[in-house]
Amino acid sequence: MIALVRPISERFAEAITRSPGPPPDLARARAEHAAYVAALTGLVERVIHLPRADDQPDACFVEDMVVVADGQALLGRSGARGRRAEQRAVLEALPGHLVVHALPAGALLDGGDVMRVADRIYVGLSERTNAAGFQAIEALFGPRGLDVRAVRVRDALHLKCHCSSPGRDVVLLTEGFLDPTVFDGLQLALIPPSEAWGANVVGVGDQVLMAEGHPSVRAALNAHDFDPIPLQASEIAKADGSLTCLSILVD
Ligand code: CIR
Repeated sequence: MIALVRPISERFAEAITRSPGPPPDLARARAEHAAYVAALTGLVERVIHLPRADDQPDACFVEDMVVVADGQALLGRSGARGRRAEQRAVLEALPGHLVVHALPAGALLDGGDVMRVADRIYVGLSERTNAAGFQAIEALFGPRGLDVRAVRVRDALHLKCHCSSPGRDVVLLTEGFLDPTVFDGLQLALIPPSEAWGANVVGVGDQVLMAEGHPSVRAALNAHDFDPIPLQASEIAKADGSLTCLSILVD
């Protein structure tokens, strides 16, 4: 497994946010990011560090720029126009074995709306991802044997804001966030809304990075025989970021 990460911009306090309250503190956000990268470095074979982009406040959220699965890389096109310039450095850093695809005109797609679980890919229809974005995922991965399903996202930026898969066929889902029947046949762990932000985790094998302070998430991970690695992510969250957003994982 290879991970791509990008440092926190000098202008991180200007990152797009729907969260009320004070902007993130740059030094603390950088400390959180450094701990995240250190933890990930211990789990993957190689970490590719993209150059810092001080003119791009959201550049650390590399996940949104591309969807990678089964040797394919589909470049996204964010519904947030101001973030599109972040993609060039991501494209240049992608490992050479990936086959790179572009979206058709009119399609919008943020990686934060795409969740792979077992042989399925869920695509959130959100402010950032439209039906044409979903159709592009379906056209690319459907013929490769993956079951691609669309889910409507309300009251959140992205699909993975309040749900994610730590690995295998397990899904952490915040209660009330989505219709749970779309996850038929998978192992669903319901997380209370008070811990919604914690339902976004990053799994590598049985090790799972999680945001600290979410006891139900930790208990669900333990119950499914994963090893939680808690990390502080409260400043990242002030920019509407969670753990998956901070890396691109490539098999
Ligand atoms: C944004 O609004 O685009 C960023 N401030 C947060 C992006 C978070 N990305 C993600 O959940 N994949």
